Amino acid sequence: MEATFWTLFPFVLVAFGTGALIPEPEVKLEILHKPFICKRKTKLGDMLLVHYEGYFEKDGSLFHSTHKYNNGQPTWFTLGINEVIKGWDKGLVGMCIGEKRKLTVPPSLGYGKEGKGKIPPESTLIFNIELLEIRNGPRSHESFQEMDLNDDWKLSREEVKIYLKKEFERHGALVNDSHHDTLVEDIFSKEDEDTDGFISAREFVYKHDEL
Ligand SMILES: [Ca+2]
Ligand SMILES: [Ca+2]
Repeated sequence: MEATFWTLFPFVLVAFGTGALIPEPEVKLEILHKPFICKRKTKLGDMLLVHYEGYFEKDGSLFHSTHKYNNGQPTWFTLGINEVIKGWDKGLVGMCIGEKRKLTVPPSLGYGKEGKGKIPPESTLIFNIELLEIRNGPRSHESFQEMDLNDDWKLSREEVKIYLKKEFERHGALVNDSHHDTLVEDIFSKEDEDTDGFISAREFVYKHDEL
């Protein structure tokens, strides 16, 4: 477990630590409900199933609700990879299943100066979010540990290849060896950013979309 902590630690610092020097707008977080039992808390890379309502802070009007508009269906997303607004990536870490949070998201962590769709420019948004389920994301540390067969906290080409083969077999697909090699090279060209021939835990989990 210590290895997990120390590997995660620099990553968490990068994601949240910049505020120490430069004051950045923050997400205001209120916990509306906390369940008694919490077996697992959300972390970056997890897949989360949530129900939510979104309101404009300005006049309190509703702009989205999974209960109302999404055929009443909750929605899945992956935490910490910029799939959702920054306010969610920052504000939904360490959450238990069944927990409800209220997030107040400033424009810079939401849809910014431009806005998007029915969100006008410079909107502060309020979300009531209920977490229904957590799954290991494709970018989770659990997935990484599963792939890292010799536990040296980096993935070799061989380890990635073995994992791909297993995944294809699991889905009943037969793929020839040279195709695996092509896939592995493609993955390494994207993920091995420092080109040391290994995908480190950090390279694996962290998406550098905004850097
Ligand atoms: Ca390894
Ligand atoms: Ca590397």
